[in-house]
Amino acid sequence: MLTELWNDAEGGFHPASAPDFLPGSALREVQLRRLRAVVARAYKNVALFRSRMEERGLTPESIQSLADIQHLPFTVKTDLRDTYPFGLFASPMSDVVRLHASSGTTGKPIVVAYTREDVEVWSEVMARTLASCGLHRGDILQNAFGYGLFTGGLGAHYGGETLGATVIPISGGNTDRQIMIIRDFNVSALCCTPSYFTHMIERARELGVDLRELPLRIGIFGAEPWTDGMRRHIEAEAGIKAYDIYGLSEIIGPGVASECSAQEGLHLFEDHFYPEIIDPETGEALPDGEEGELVLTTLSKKAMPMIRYRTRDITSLITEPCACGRTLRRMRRIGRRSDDMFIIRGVNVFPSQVEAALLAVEGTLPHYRIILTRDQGLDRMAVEVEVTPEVFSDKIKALEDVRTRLAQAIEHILGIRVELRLVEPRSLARSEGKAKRVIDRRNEGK
Ligand code: DLL
Repeated sequence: MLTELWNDAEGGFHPASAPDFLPGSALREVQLRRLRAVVARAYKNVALFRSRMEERGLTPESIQSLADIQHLPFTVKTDLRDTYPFGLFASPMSDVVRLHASSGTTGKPIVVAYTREDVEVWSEVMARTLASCGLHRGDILQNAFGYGLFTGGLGAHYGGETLGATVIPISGGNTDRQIMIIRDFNVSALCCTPSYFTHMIERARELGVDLRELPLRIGIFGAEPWTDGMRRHIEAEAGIKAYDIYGLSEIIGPGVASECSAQEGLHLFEDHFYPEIIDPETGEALPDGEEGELVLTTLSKKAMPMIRYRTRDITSLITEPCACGRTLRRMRRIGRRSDDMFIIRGVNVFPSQVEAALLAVEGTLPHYRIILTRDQGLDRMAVEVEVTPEVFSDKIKALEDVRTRLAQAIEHILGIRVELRLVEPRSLARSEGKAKRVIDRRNEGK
């Protein structure tokens, strides 16, 4: 009944979003209560966590305030690999109703577990995510995140249903069918990775479908870094509002943080996921506003609590209140992962900086890759980027013009010159999920 009153087809307030607006003091009280419970649970059930607590002379009673979280040991990705597959579970298998896994970059996947309650919390935070991107009952959500061990598909699916939207579980891939369904089913909202959506835009155009003329109004994108330039491209080409959502398997999947109508940073659902920003070198906590590594503690997870998990994602917390009225803190968009960085001639480079440079140059397409090689001990970087058919067909003059402007844009952002290869439209591989932007050949032939 309440749901019907509040979550009408005009986009009224959804009751699931109520915690987004908790007064600060009430929020902190919830956080402390949940923090103490989750620490006690992990201490009792997870051997690795208990032994690290004991090494430091800590017990669950050591947590008397939120600030005491700083005494707790960190958890890192290798802890999940070292205890593969089930070593960090805090629930018996009989209470685990779902497993997901993330392939990671090397070796064994990491496995994550959910109890029925965990799935409910996940559905709730994903409903809050979709609501903050402007979805409501009556919306038709095409869910093009991959279904399977990846958390994107099922996470968005449960969230959409909890919100009361109509979910189309199409998963990733089969782009022509995606476009037919957007058009034929009057789809109003779509979620996938931003790189896959750039491919849909391109294919729609080839098929003679103008996305701007369709009812599609909202895009919900995440699972990989993307820039404001990419957002502007997507919004202009598809005639939609494009929102950034963030999450990671180890913490829950998507549903950790989401943009709102203001599109100025992502609100962290901090009643379930407690954020800290640390100096990645020293592990020391950084004051609000400073850039560092995001560390998250799951406050309500049952099957696999994560205490002070080091995400390796680089961001900073925004302390000013948001125009949307949510009291949850926001973080800046994640353009950098500490393990994505490479060093070229002494300069630290992140792939997102290259994206920012090339999207600022007219005549390029948002399809690119970065190739790293090593030559006589020196790392080299080449950028391959597709140019528009007009530029490509004009050959010498237009190409040289784009090359000059692109070289300047990259030098301006990175401070170094790199090798540029302007390639034909459609010549680079398209992704249906997370794009692989960096091809690292530095250790080939060793
Ligand atoms: O990518 C969960 C997800 C699904 C998030 C759908 C959003 C939408 P993993 O496969 O475990 O989980 O990858 C998590 O992806 O640590 C970030 O480095 C990166 N990432 C996720 N969202 C964003 C984003 C899912 N909006 C890792 N911006 C994270 C930048 C993101 N990076």
